[in-house]
Amino acid sequence: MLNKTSRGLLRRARRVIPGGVNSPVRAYSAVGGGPPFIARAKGSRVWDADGNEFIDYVGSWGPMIAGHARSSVLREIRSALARGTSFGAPTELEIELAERVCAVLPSIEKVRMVSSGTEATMSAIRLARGVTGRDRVLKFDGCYHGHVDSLLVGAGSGVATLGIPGSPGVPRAFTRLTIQAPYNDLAAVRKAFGRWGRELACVIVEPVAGNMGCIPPVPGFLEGLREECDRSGVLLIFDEVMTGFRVARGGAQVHYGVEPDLTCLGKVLGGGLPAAAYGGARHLMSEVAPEGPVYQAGTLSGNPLAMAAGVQTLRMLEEPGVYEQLGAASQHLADGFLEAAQAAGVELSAAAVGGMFGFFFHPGPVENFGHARQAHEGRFKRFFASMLEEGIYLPPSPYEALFPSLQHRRRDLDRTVEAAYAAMRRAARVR
Ligand code: KE4
Repeated sequence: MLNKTSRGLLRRARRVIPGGVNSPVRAYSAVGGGPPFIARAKGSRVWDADGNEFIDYVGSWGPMIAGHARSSVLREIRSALARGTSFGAPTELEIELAERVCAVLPSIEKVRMVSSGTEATMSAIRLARGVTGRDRVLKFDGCYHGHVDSLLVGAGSGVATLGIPGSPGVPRAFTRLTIQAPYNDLAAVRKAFGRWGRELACVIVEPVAGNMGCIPPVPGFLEGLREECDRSGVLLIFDEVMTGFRVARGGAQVHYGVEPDLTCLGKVLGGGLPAAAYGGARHLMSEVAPEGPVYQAGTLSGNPLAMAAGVQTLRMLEEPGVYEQLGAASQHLADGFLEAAQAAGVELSAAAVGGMFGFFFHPGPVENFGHARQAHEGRFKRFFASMLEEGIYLPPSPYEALFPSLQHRRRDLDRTVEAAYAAMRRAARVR
């Protein structure tokens, strides 16, 4: 009899899948214990293989903004399914999703669908290099843009440093052209531009950092990047794989009023199926093959099932009030966690931007990766474990963001804050 509990499934998975998971963060390495294997999900809830029910704030790391297994999304997927799953040929649904992207993101006139955020950022960087004829790229410590070789650089230190490989298998030659600077540090950016400006093809940035916890841009940071790029003919790439359709209908670029040259999208775009994209002004995107010489391709790009899920998800996000609802949910939870921490005598800082939020066991301010790494990891682990026991499913790492959905009702939020009070008391006992 196969052991169908999460524990048994993990033992079986580890025999045939590295770490038993298909993406490292799912292994619970940062928090200990084995991950719940999820059996099903609906609305704001997920259920694991042992039948435990959780209120979900991972949301598949962002895509499930409308909630899990929404009947209208499933209906559209089923309808597409009946016509076949993949053709490797253009379809009308790809046009509809592309038109919806162009309608809500003012900086995008043309967009190319790909299958993952990694593909989107890798392709946007290749396009920037192709268009500018330059090779160097500037990124920020703690920002994650997928597992692109040239962006898998070790956390930088100090001002602006040349990238060093952050993973075995990434040749030094691949990271030598990558420059790192601390997030929110315009002085470091200006220093990097002073030294490498004319060699820089692009700056790539998460306009709200969501891969070192949730860290918003300090006032003037994004505007400063825009100015520096304009001054040196460098393309500004907003990696909105996480923030796109999440912090506002038009993403962070509309929320903050700063227009990038290229935008990367993913997660919400596919509504839970594999879809991502990169896009920008017509004169840039017309350089992409087959219209232009910059090559990029993909067998399953624009997959009809993913397009169907994405179109229906974006339709649901056009409803009036959805972003007020998502923003209110994030703020309610961030405030609740802060109040619970104060009641327990625990130092905590928190930030919420639209439909995403995060917290640090740190007095604040937390404006960059260096600050984030000073947070109290032991307290995070204890808090995480307590919340999981209370039926609250948080991202299993202090360097992630939390995502409410349109299906998180007031009773879910209140239950979550109530659990946070107990969890903060337990975290307070960790010195
Ligand atoms: P994917 O290749 O995983 O679809 O997207 C990479 C990516 C690019 N840009 C940003 C801003 C991202 O957040 C991501 C992926 N995010 C992580 C969670 N922080 C995905 C979860 C995982 O790696 O399993």
